Amino acid sequence: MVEFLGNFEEIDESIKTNLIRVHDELSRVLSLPKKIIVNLSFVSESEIRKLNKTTRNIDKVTDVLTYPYVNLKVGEKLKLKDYSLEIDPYNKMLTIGDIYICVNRAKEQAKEYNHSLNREICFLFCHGLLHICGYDHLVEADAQIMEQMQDKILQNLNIGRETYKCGFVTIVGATNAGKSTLINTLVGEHVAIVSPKTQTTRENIKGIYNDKTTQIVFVDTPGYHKRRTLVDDEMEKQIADALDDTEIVLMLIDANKSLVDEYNKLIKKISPKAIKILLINKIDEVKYEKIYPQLAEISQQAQVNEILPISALKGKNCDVLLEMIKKYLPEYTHEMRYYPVEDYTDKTIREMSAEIIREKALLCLDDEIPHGIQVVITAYEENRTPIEIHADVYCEKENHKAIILGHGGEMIKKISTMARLSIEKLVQNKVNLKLFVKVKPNWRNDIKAIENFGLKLGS
Ligand SMILES: Nc1nc2c(ncn2[C@@H]2O[C@H](COP(=O)(O)OP(=O)(O)OP(=O)(O)O)[C@@H](O)[C@H]2O)c(=O)[nH]1
Ligand SMILES: [Mg+2]
Repeated sequence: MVEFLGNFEEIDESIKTNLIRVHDELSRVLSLPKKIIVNLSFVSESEIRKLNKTTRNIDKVTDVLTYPYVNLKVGEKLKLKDYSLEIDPYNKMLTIGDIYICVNRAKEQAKEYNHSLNREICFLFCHGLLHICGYDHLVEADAQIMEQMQDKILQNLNIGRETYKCGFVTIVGATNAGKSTLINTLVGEHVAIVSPKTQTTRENIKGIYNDKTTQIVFVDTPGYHKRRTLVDDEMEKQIADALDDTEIVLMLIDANKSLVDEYNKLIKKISPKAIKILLINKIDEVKYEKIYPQLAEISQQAQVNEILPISALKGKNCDVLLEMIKKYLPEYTHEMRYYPVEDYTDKTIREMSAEIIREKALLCLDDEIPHGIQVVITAYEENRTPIEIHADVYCEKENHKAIILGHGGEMIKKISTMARLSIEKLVQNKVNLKLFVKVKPNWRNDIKAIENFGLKLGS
């Protein structure tokens, strides 16, 4: 049993309950006899300094001090009969040692390691009890054994060390496979624009998933497609950049396509070392009978860690995917985040507004025009209501400009209204949006123009 001594006003009942659980679990694991007592005292900094000075000749405040009354080696069973003279004749109990815990020190350490005082005190008590039972950490090999035992006991009681997962996950696939839809579903925000047209995403976009113990930085990349312009070349460089620096790769394949062919094209681009999760997307559109034989064929040859059918649009299996990703992410014993917990993207509101305008243009316009469209925000006054936003919408030909403007300016009005409503949702404020359509012939092969348009391609 645990005999609580000294001043423990600051120690609430739940901590005491856990300390008794630690004692009982440790006794079970080490097969200690039932009739033992351990004295536990909570002391101030000056008291523990004094104890250190008088008993160890060290002038220091430490977190825990232990004084064993028994002489045990690791693995040796404690037998009451070996200590018959020390057994209390009244209650027949053997006191095995004293443990002193410095509460203030425990508080500081709890803060430092970002866990509760409850968990820190249980850890110190478990550590002290193991010392009494012969465990030590003076040499590396012993320290490892002691640490393993500590982790085991605390984990059995669910008061183990909190672990944190954090890392980069890059989504790649052919254009239109649904990469941007997937990042939006996983992050729960509209970070990347989506359209039924190909080559919608031009630059890598980060979407950040956060929960209490995890941060996943998803990177949405431009889709693989035939290269025709300088912009296309630069888009492939962006994908390569993202792949260079990632823990996990999500390989996305549209279930409507030939899975084996798509897989073979994709796997060549990815380093053999990366963790790979193959995702068959849009399963809401395809019958399982159609994809099963192909999946069977792929799984025989696939050099991937996991295969999962999903629907990014409907969210099907996206929760399974998140858990799968967490399994493979690097683990930390301290809180680890690359971005502040409230961030969900690396893009500014201004950049997102430009993308929203492009998204609506892609949705409204015919296939031939979209790839040549670029949007540049020229004015963004956010300190007034409504927020004033001006943007130039560039295209490559005069006849495209006429189509974008539409009959009597109807098309640009439609794009502008749709974009305004989306931006208002994003900024949670009224917006006055003015769009100006301009022509810049062949800009996708003009490096200067690409730079002036603010595309961070190739950087
Ligand atoms: N039915 C269905 N449609 C989907 C699904 N995921 C994406 N889509 C649609 O597929 C189209 C392309 O989606 P995007 O997310 O823009 O595709 P992407 O891979 O980012 O395309 P790029 O940026 O051009 O490389 C859009 O019309 C989406 O609505 C899905 O799970 N089911
Ligand atoms: Mg995209």
